Amino acid sequence: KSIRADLQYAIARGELKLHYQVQTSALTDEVTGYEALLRWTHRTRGLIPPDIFIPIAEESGAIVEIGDWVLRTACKTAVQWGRDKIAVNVSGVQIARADFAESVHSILYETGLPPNRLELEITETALIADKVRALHTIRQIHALGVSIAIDDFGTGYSSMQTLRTFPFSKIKLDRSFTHGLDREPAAKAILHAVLALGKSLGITVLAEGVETLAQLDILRHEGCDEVQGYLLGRPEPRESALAANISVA
Ligand code: G
Ligand code: G
Ligand code: MN
Ligand code: NA
Repeated sequence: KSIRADLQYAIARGELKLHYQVQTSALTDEVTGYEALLRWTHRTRGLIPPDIFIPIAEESGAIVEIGDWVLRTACKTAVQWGRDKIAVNVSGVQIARADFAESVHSILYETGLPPNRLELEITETALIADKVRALHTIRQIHALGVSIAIDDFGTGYSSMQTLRTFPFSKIKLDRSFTHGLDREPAAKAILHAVLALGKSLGITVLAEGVETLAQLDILRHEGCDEVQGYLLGRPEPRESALAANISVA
């Protein structure tokens, strides 16, 4: 299909762009980092959401070049900001490549971003295809000083085994749990359990998709570490995210 064909030229045509969404400390509102989120403006179709084109890019292999572009662009932006962590989503297809840790290393070197300011977000689903290799690669990346977050936590199928094996420093609790917080006792009970798990494993817990003050209140009350969502800030282009960053400095 033409989306698939056009994806290979999207970088060269300058159609890809990153937006950045703020992550904050739940208690103090302090900025802890920004998540880079990819946007593609197709010259005729307009904005195509990542939910649509990422799976196509994974299938065609274009995700490798796109993923490198995302990582390089996000790292460069973070260097210009001069502070805060940058979180970058990584596909299972990238992790499955034998040279992935090496590309992360070169991009850090090339952009000059200190490894401890980079965090890679990985979903459980991205880790299951070849667990042995994924673990090897993630250990190499972790050894560089880059931190690893488990994304959409709670929606995969072997969360506990994954937590036990991989060197995660952050759990990103899937937004479906956050959305249930003010209505469903089960969502709150799960939050409670995940926070206890995070605390005993020494892993930071971030709640995704925070949209209301009622949700934020519950998260604060339960002792959640970090929050992200429309209430705190929408994903936005670098210029506006930078302005927000300066205003809190
Ligand atoms: O917020 P948004 O609609 O942009 O994201 C939709 C989905 O696309 C999310 O699951 C998000 O993790 C994924 N996504 C966004 N940007 C990237 C990216 O740069 N790389 C990969 N692999 N996934 C991304
Ligand atoms: O899978 P991942 O967590 O990377 O997905 C990030 C996605 O969540 C992006 O598509 C982003 O636009 C979206 N997002 C960020 N904050 C909110 C929010 O508060 N509510 C909803 N519904 N989506 C959000
Ligand atoms: Mn993410
Ligand atoms: Na993601």
